[in-house]
Amino acid sequence: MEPMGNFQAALVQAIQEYVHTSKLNRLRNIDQSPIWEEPLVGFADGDDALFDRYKVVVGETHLTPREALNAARRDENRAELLGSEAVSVVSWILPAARQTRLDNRAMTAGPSLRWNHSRFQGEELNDSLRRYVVAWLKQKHIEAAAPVLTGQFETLRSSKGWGSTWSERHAAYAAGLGTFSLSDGLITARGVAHRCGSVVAGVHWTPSPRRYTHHLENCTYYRDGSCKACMARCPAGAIGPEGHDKDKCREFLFVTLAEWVKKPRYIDSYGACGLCQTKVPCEHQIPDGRETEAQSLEP
Ligand code: B12
Ligand code: SF4
Ligand code: SF4
Repeated sequence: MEPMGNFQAALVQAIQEYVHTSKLNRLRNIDQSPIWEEPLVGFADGDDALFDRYKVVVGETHLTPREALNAARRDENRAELLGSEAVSVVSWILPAARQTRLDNRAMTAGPSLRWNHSRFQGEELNDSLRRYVVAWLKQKHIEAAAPVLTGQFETLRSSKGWGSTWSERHAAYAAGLGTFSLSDGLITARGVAHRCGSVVAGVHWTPSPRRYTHHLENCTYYRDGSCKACMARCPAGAIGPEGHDKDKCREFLFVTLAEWVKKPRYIDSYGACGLCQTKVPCEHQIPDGRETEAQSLEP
């Protein structure tokens, strides 16, 4: 594995700096504290065979990185498609701030105020980071696009249930940032309480190492059958020994919690709950003290 080049290191620094300094990364209607802590960043080869496999595990409409760049070309009315040029992916994890996790730990029936604001205002930051990274790369004459901001992005229901044409977690998995779990959340070195994003670029980058051998490795339940803390946490009964029932979860978020988010000061959208991502052993770390690249900041 080649070491990460200076250019990649500069991009990592630019992403971290952006999250650190952007006014959008503040709970502007609560106490101005940061929404997300320092991001984790990883890279994947856009022609990694995993992206072909995603056409099976996510759905046939899931885009490869090359298709995502072509989708962006179509958005710009460019007729010619990419040839055999190198394509890479940069993916990031935005770990939820400590106070947001602590507040949500105390909840049992729906999200805390901070979790609710972090979901919606935090995604504004995530979108703006996607645009920033694309602009940063284009300024250096590298073709780039954020797949979820292209015209071909869609949230849809396939034979695999609810999904989309670009799964940010699958991009992060390919970029060595973490594995899936019983709750479906991606367990990273900074845990599962996060949001993630990515950009594809017409360039060759050194891929980050994947320090796992299968897609469920970081979850204790899939290692030794124990834990199941997320099962007990889910107020909708949407997590069982077979995994996460997306229909039950979705119904709870969009229907049951519709009243919850009408409370004073809440952002009245859908009821993103995230209880399965807080007060669980994988909340802010890989459980069981396993070796991690970036150690958690707290015990
Ligand atoms: C559709 C959607 C939903 C749906 C369905 C969720 C789902 N599991 O797909 C509903 C409405 C239920 C939902 C709920 C929530 N969501 Co949502 N949602 C999405 C969205 C838009 C698309 C997800 C997608 O395409 N999934 C594709 C399906 C097929 O993948 P999957 O089920 O996750 O993956 C399984 C298979 O691939 C399987 N698998 C089988 N074989 C193999 C082989 C290999 C090699 C691999 C890698 C995998 C694999 O393993 C996986 C786990 O079982 C993404 C944003 C995005 N563009 O990615 C956000 C996203 C997944 N949501 C997110 C969040 C935070 C939530 C909520 C916590 C709400 C909240 N904000 O509080 C809940 C919790 C859901 C949960 N427990 O996972 C985050 C998750 C980050 C994280 N921490 O993991 C995302 C990534 C948004 C973001 N930009 O950060 N969501
Ligand atoms: S709470 Fe336990 S069983 Fe659930 S995802 Fe986390 S490690 Fe796995
Ligand atoms: S987001 Fe809420 S309803 Fe959905 S699986 Fe997690 S705890 Fe259950």
